[in-house]
Parts: sequence; structure tokens; C-alpha cells
Amino acid sequence: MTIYDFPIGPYPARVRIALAEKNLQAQVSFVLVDLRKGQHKQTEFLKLNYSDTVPVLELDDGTLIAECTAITEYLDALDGNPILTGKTPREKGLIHMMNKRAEIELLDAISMYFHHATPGLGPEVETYQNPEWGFRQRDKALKGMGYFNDIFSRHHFVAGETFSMADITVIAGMIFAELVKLPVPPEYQALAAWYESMTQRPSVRDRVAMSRPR
Ligand code: GTS
Repeated sequence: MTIYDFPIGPYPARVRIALAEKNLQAQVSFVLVDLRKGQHKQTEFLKLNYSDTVPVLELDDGTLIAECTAITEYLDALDGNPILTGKTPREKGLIHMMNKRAEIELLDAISMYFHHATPGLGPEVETYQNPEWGFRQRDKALKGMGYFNDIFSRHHFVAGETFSMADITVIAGMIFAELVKLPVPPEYQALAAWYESMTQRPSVRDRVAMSRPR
């Protein structure tokens, strides 16, 4: 399998964490797509993913799977033991709901803030920016942090009793927040403590070490 990604990117982090959780790293080779050079917007890359985003998983038969959720589903199902995406219908339903919520309320909102209200990937790549929209998305992400803080003041995982894809998506949101220097508001101690505990997990620790200043 081949994964096209940008190693320090928060979305690629989702798949890298999933790979580590499933102990699949040795089965994958990575191809760098340099977002800062706009390589994801070039014709060659658009043949891999119409949506001009990384990561993209390419199977050995040439099948292309984009979107972190879809890639995680695929990787998780390979060994018939889907520990990240749910085994029962109830688990699957809850994990997918919370995974999507983590995207909408946190990760995607921070991404919009990054692209619209900060220099983002640089002037060559960010050809349209709407700062007002970006700042609204920043505020949405801060509100989302409050939502997850409330969850973590009562539960150890986002969905159910075990670590799942939904936790990985919140972690990616926190990685992105660090990248854009959007601190967790001090009153959200449960979220900060949860994230700290997640960074002790080997799959997360290795990925976070890539982007944290030493
Ligand atoms: N919905 C997609 C998914 O879940 O895979 C979003 C993927 C995404 O936004 N990836 C970022 C990207 O390609 C990578 S990174 O920001 O985490 O590094 N962004 C490029 C762009 O121009 O938006």
C-alpha cells in the first residue's frame, strides 16, 4: 500500500495514528505531497484525488481511497477486528456520529481558520482567503473545544468505552490547534488533560513528536 501525504499535516496524522494502532506501518510506503508547493493542486495529483487533499491511500491493485474516515475504515477492517470503527451496529453508529462531529466542530473549523485567517500554505497556494469566515471558524472551533471538554469531564473516550476513530479525529484537531497556535482556553482543563493523556499513547506520541518544537 502507498499513502500520499504531507507528514506534518493534521489530517494525515489521523491515518498515521490509525496505522500505528493497527500495527500496519511496515505494510505502507509514503509519498510526500508538498502542500506548501501546491503539489496537491497539480493535474497529476488530481488524478489521485479529485478533492485536492491528502491523505490518499493507493492499494496494490491501483484502487484509490481518499478521505481519512474511509481510509481508516479500510485499514481497520483488514484483519477482521475493527477496534477503531466499531464492531456492533451501536458502536459503529456512535463512533461515526462523534467522528463527524469532531470534524465539523473542531478539525475542519481549525483548518478553515488556518486557510482563511492566517497565511495558511502561503500566497502561492492560498489564492482565495476570506478572513471573516476564517475567524468565525476559529470561534466555532473554540466552542467545539468546550463541547469536547464537557465530554472529557465525564468520559475517557469520545465514543463508548474504548479508543476509536473519533478520538483520533479530536487528537488531529488538537494537533492542528497547536500548529496554528490556538491554545485551549484555560477553563477547558478536562480537554487539556485528556489530550495530554492521549499523547502518552505510543501511536499518538510518535506522531505528536513530529510537530512539537523540541
Ligand atoms: N475531508 C478530507 C479528509 O478527511 O481526508 C480533508 C483532508 C484535508 O483537508 N487534508 C489537508 C489538505 O490536503 C492536509 S493537512 O492540512 O492536514 O496537512 N489540505 C490542503 C488544502 O489546500 O486544503
